[in-house]
Amino acid sequence: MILFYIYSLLASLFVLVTGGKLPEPEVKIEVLHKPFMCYRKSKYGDMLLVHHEGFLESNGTMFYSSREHGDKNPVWFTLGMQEVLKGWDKGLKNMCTGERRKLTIPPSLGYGKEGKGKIPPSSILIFHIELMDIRNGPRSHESFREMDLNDDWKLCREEVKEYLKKEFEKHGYSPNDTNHEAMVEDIFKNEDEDKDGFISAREFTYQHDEL
Ligand SMILES: *[C@@H]1O[C@H](CO)[C@@H](O)[C@H](O)[C@H]1NC(C)=O
Ligand SMILES: *[C@@H]1O[C@H](CO)[C@@H](O)[C@H](O)[C@H]1NC(C)=O
Ligand SMILES: [Ca+2]
Repeated sequence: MILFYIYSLLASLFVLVTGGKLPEPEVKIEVLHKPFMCYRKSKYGDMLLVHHEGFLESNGTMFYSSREHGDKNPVWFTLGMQEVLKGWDKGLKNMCTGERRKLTIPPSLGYGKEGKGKIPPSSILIFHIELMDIRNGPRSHESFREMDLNDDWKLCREEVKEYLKKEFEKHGYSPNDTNHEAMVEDIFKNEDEDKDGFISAREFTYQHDEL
């Protein structure tokens, strides 16, 4: 009887300690450089601009460098939206602009049992990542607040048009009204689900078919 009691106690302790399932694989995060000033930290939904080098943990071979390969520019991606390796989504939160991190990523959060291209099966990956810039993600609360000029928590056609104009000008395009009208109509067709002529905060932040 007492033995049974001890056994069940041990069993429940074991469940308690392990949470009843195998532990989630984790990304090891090492901060290589932290800037003195940090105005904003990365969070899910933000757009991040990064330079990165990827290495095989097994023998240290570098398999990719954004500074040396492709167009040699840093790359944009949205954090937490599975646009990148799971290990990046997990390992690049709460990061400051100018910060550099070393991530050690287990295969299950990298290229898995299969591997890919130059990455052999079941590879542990090491990334050196420098965060160059953070912007509001396209679906973020901040973007909505920025677009909602009169603070009534919904977007009318004029507000969306103003926003498009500003965005295009920021990227060096000349204002082209006909084009914006067409884009606004397109946006409302997709985003204004209940067709009341406004895009509500819920309609805006709700992810439609992208994922
Ligand atoms: C490192 O490992 C990869 C994959 O197994 C292999 O292709 C590469 O030649 C190795 N590099 C060195 C320097 O051993
Ligand atoms: C504006 O965009 C439309 C559609 O792309 C194009 O046909 C037109 O020439 C553009 N107008 C100006 C002034 O650039
Ligand atoms: Ca509004």
